Amino acid sequence: MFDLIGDIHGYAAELEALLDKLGYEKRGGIWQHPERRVIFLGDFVDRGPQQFETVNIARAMVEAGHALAVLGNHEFNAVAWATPDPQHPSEYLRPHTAKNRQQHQAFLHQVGEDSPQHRDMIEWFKTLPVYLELDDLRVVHAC
Ligand SMILES: [Mn+2]
Repeated sequence: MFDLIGDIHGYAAELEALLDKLGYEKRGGIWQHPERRVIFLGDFVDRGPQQFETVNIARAMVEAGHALAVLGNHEFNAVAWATPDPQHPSEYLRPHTAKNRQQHQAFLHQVGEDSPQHRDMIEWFKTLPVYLELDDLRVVHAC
């Protein structure tokens, strides 16, 4: 059985409260349930105060097999922000305009723009599928 959780947007404390309410327990640093798994619907980042922690909670669950996850538009934007445009090497796939920076500022500030943990997080975002097609369920972030 799956529990579907979307649009956490950096609210790690609220995510942990929700997992606790759903019967998950944190063991060895990883939230888990003996019979259930989470499907994260994307948008882990932007807006909230604990974006780094939010990604790490979800990532640990995914890597340990306690959750699945799809890419949200905010992770897509984060990847594009951090990826040079191969056609125009001085630019990025998501233009570094004031408006785009404003949308992404809390993330960049919390993670540390161009830091090793920022680059590592971007690499993890790139592994996330755009959709999941399971036996009885299809999952996509609608944006
Ligand atoms: Mn969202």
